[in-house]
Amino acid sequence: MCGIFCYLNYLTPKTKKYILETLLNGLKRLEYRGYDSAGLAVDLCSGDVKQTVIVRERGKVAALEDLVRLNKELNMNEMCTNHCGIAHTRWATHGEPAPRNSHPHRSDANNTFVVIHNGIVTNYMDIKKFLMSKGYSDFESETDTEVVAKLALYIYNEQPSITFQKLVETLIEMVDGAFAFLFKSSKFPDEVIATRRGSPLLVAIKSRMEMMTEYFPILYSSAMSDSLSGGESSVVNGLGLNNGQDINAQSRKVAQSGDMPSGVALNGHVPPPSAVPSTTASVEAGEFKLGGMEPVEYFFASDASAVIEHTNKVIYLEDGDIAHVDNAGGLRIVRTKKKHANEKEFRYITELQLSLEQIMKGEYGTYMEKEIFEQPESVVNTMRGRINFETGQVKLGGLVEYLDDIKRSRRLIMIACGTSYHSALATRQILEELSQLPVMVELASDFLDRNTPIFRDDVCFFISQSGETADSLMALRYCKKRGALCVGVTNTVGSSISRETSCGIHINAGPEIGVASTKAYTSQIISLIMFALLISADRISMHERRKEIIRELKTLPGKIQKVLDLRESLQELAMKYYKEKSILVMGRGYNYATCLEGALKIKEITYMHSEGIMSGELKHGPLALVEPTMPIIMVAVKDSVYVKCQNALEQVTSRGGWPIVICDEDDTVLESIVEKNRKSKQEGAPITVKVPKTVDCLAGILTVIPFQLLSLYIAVANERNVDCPRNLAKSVTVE
Ligand code: G6Q
Ligand code: GLU
Repeated sequence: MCGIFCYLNYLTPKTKKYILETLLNGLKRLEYRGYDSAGLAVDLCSGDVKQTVIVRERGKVAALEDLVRLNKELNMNEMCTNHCGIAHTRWATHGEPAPRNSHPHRSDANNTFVVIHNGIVTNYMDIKKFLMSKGYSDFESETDTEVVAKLALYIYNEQPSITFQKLVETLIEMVDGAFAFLFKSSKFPDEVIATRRGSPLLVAIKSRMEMMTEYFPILYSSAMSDSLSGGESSVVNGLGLNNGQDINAQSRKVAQSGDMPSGVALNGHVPPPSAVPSTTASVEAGEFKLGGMEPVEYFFASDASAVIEHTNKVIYLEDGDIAHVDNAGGLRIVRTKKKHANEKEFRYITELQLSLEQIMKGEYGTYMEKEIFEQPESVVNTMRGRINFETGQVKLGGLVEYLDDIKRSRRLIMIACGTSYHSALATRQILEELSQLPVMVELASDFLDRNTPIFRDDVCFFISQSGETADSLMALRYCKKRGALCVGVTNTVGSSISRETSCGIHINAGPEIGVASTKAYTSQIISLIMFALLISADRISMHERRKEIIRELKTLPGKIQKVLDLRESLQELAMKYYKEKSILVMGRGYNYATCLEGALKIKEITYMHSEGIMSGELKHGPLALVEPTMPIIMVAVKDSVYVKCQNALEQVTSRGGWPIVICDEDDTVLESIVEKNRKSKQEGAPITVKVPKTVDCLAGILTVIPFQLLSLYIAVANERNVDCPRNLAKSVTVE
């Protein structure tokens, strides 16, 4: 959903061409998040007063690139020693995709304040009415974001002496909803302010100086009272909005006394001496900032894939953080108030392990294809360091402190959306069997609609590849508020779900760029199975069962590779089916989730209708759909429901169905049933896709791969945009 990118160079001369290419390339790295338009803002460096130029276009970043190239105001050879450029890909929520609604948005014709935004301002109409009553009526768009740009100008005009930081502090106190904002202003040249509430945002640092710290102290600024003298208080009151909460007395004391010596006690947390940044940090009276008066480059982005080629030093901002780069190239992170007394008063400077090639497609045509074929490796990464295949010991570091609480819980509730929901469905049976606890599996949106009762002795799992899905995040906050223990299962370090849960499992699948989730799905299944193995480690009765599963986990990478080696036959199958209108997918038991996931893959990247059907339900309606021309895929492996699957196959073929059968490689029974019930016009041998045999709870990892490949090849045959399917986004950060 939308992408934010900023490049600020300080005492680092760069041509305008370099700056624009950096901004556009940053947006390209974020394209996979899904968007409908793009824009950027840069300054003209030659004049005495820097003028900001905004370029915006509907459609792809390539269209924006063309527009930039044609823009006569921009001199590509112009050298800028200090400069701040911002860029944005939009996923429209207010106002149709169009240049006028694209970001950056401006406060007035002089581009005094310019802002880019990810999220939704829910009280923008109130603010808009207030601003119009004050004479700010030259709105150019239908967006909520433009209101924010004008609000910034209004606050400034009410008190021209206000600092940029205080202005933004005042502004966000008045804005309701979810946001990641980036502001630049001609009133504060070469500065940038970034802040977030509910949408991801990070800052990355590129500097010649060696970063001697892994902690970045947070500064708790003085409350609104310092800045809301006179005009601002009327602004806040005028909108009938909550005034800024008074800040924590302690941080006011610290701020006033300025006693922030090295080894500073941050609310009881004393980072080790090495943690307090070395010469690269200056601690002025009550202020703490990194750098200043030295060459440095900063990058702000929605996620790490946009910055990794520049630097691997990243700070993930948290809700309420205000990151400010001043006109001396110094970075400070400020919070207006504390969310809770013992919140940590620093941010980690994370050293990213991502490499550029990890986010590039490599020799594959699409990210999705790369990620499907990465699965033998990604499943190994998911298990790495967590399963001792000799001793059978399973270790999940992120759950250690909470394991006893989980064992004493009354039920497990798995909450997710889309493919992540299917991964929970795929593991419900083994979780029940090994944990001996009731397991509920919930779609986050429906769970919230029902106001589902949640209790303190519930354990709620939030499974999310991105860790930013709005429905799942809202469900997390709902459960947290009711005292349940919340566990995150995500693939994204620093994501909101990973930070807001009490503990969790990182699925370690590596970056998943393709919108259609593939390797994350199989890694989520493995992560949840590892949890099931962990929680049952002391159950003697489960000893043999656990051993069998662990033994099969060890052979899994090789078995996945064997299924991937079927790619040619699946390409042929895709050419047979790519013009069809619909495909029914049937299975049950552990493979019911496979059918739902397989159908979703087909829908989301081929745009062909597909439906996952519990084959036990055939007689209750879906059997009416069966006829010789209806494409059907049935999944059946030799597990506890195998005989029932044979019955389903009899029902389908006796009514003229001619299904493709996904089954164990040593299975001959199922194709004999298809052959036995062949009808006159059905030519050729029964079509089977045979996968290696494995333990029942892991079969879904092998049987889903033919669906991943089939949907990929059908989509390619239909010339679909495999990595960015229409109407979809990689991370659905709005409800
Ligand atoms: C599936 C899609 C989509 C996704 C959900 C949940 O291929 O990517 O269904 O699984 O939107 O996303 P998260 O796992 O990031 O919460
Ligand atoms: N709500 C803003 C708009 O519609 C931002 C949407 C986004 O996250 O891109 O422009």
